[in-house]
Amino acid sequence: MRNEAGGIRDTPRQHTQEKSRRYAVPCTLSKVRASAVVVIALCLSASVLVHAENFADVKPSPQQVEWQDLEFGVIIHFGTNTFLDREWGDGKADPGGFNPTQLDAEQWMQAIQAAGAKYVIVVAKHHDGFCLWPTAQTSYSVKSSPWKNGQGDLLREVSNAARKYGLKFGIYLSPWDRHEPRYDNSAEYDKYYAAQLDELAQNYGELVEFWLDGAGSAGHVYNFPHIIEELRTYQPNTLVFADTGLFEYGDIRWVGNEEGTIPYENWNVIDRHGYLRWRPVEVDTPLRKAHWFWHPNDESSLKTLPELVSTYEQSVGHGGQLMLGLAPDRRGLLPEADVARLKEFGAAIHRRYGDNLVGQRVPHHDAANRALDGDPDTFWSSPPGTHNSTLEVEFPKPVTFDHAIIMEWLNDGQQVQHFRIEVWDGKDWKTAVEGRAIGHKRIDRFAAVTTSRVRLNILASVAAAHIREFQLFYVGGLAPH
Ligand code: FUL
Repeated sequence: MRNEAGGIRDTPRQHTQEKSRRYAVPCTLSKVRASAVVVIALCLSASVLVHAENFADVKPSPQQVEWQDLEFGVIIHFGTNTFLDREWGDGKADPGGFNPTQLDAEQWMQAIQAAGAKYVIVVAKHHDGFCLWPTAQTSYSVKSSPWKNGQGDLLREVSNAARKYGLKFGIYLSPWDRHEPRYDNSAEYDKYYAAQLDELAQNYGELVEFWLDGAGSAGHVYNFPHIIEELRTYQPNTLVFADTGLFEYGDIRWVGNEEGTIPYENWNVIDRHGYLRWRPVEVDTPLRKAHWFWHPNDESSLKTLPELVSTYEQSVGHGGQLMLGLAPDRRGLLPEADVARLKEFGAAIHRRYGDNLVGQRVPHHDAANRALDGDPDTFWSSPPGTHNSTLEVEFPKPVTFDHAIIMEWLNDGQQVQHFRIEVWDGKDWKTAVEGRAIGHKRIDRFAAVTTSRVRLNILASVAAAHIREFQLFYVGGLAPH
C-alpha cells in the first residue's frame, strides 16, 4: 500500500451517492411544514435504522464467520515485474519477457500448506495491467507471452493446485491499470473491468475473497456498486477486501499498515461515518520485508523466524487475519530459502501452540467444559442476561504457563469488552493479563506463572459471553524472541 516513493496509499473520495443511501434519516423537526403522515413515516424508518446503530446488534454474516476461521492466507505476486526487477510496472513491459521455465503451482501449494495457511489469493492483474489468465478483453496477457507458447493460464494452474491441496482460492484484480488505454474513460473502463471480473468469477470455481486495492486510483471514478453487483451475481459468498480508498465496498477492512501488526484493540464492528458494519481486519505483509514481487539479491529481506512468529501473534493473535505475501522467482518457483522459512514458521506455530495445558485440568462435567475441551467447534455461554462471569480451571498439581489463547464465538456478535486472566497464589487472585477485545482469537504473552487454579474473569460483556476456547501454554525456551 506504500508507493515506490514510500508514500501512503491514495484515498480517493467518491461514491457519495452510495454513502448517502446508507445514512439514517435524522428524526428532527425542520422549518418545512411536512404533513403528519410524512413525519411519522420518517420517524419510523429512522428508528429502525437507529436501532441497527447499536454495535452489539451487528453480527457477522455466515461467510464472514467461516472466513475468520481461516485465520491465515497468502497473496501471490508474479508477472512481468518479476522479470524486470520492479514493484509497480509502468504498463509498457513487453509480454515477451514473461517466460517462467519451471513454473510449478504445486510447489507453491506445498510450501503454503506447510506454513499452515488456509487460502491463496493470486494477483490476477497488478497495476501494470498484465493479465495472468487468457482474458478475452485484451491481448496484454499470458496469451502474448512465450510461456507455454501463449497457451498457458496461470489462474487455472493455481486454482487447481490450491484445491488439490485443500486450500481456498481468491483473486486480486487491480482497478488501477497503467496499460489499458480505456482507463482514461471511466465508463468504458468500468465495462472492461467488469467483463474481466465476470471471467474470473465464472471460470475458476468458488472465490473465497476478492481483493479490491485502492492504490493508484485517487481521482478516478469507478462504478463500484455495479462492479460489486456483478461479482455477487456469480459469487454471492465471496468476501470483498477493500482498503482505505474503497472502504465502502469492503466486507473486510485493511489494518492500516504493512508491518504485520494490529497495534490497537481490535473490534470487528466499526463505524463508517454513520453506519455500522461487521468488518473483520486483514493484515497484509510480505514475506520479504521490502517487496511484494520477487527481486534479485533480496534474500536479506526475508523475514526471520522470530519476526514471522511475532507477526502471527500480532495479527492472528489480535483477532485478525494474516495475509502473507509470497513471490515466485523467474523460474516460476518459490525460492528455496522462502520454502524453508515457511516450513519453519508452520512448525514453530505448531510447537508453541500444539500442547494446550488445559488438557491436564481436573475434569469438568458442566457446560464450562465446552470452552476447555480444545475443540473450537464447541463453546461455553455465561448465563443469559449476565454481564460478568468467570470460567475457572483447576489442575490436580501446579502447572507453569506463560501464554494464553482465548477465542470468542462471534456468530452472535462481539460481546466481551473487558476481561482478566487471573491466577490463584494460595491467598488471592492475581492478574496475569488484563484486556478489552477478545474477538476471534487472542494470544497473550505474560511472565511465567505456576499455579493449580486459573480463571478467565469476564468483567464486562454486552450480553452473555460465548467462549469457544480458553487455552494455556508454556512457551518459555521455545520463544524465538
Ligand atoms: C498495494 C499494491 O500497491 C502493492 O504493490 C501490493 O500489491 C499490495 C498487496 O497492495 O496496494
